[in-house]
Amino acid sequence: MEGRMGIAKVLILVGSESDLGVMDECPKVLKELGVEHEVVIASAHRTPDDVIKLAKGARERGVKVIIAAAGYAAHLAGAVAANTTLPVVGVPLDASSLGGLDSLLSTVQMPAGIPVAAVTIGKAGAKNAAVFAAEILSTADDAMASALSSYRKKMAAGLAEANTKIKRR
Ligand code: RP5
Repeated sequence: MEGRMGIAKVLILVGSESDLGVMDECPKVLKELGVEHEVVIASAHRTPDDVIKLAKGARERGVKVIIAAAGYAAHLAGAVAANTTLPVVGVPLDASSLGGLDSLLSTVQMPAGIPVAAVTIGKAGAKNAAVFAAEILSTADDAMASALSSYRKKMAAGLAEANTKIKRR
């Protein structure tokens, strides 16, 4: 997983090193869309001071969207949202014996006033968080809107190609 410190528009926080494998999809998609990003491991329970510092300093550093991914009782996204007014996208991860339902509920059920935009559990959520962050950026960036259009066209082309292969069988 790669990150480019200092110039990131999207800050990706993961709760543990063990989340990096699944979350790898997120920076991959951001890279494809040309979005500057950085990845930091920060835990809401093991390194809570770091989480607060990262969340509080993000806007000043030029970050526009924060993605926070965690498993189990996933309070990372909520803890981040409590410390910034930037949009926070939460990715619930399947890390425990509950298959991600625990983190899904922890991420999506934020009390009123401090929102977290929750996406799909796991890899699909990692991708969707990246696309959603790019969509937020595209509201003030026409080049990003074009990149998103191309991304969708590429997906559609992938399906057309799969159909051509089926016909050849
Ligand atoms: C969560 O607990 C992390 O986000 C991870 O998904 C899970 C397990 O973490 P480790 O015990 O592997 O560090 O906080």
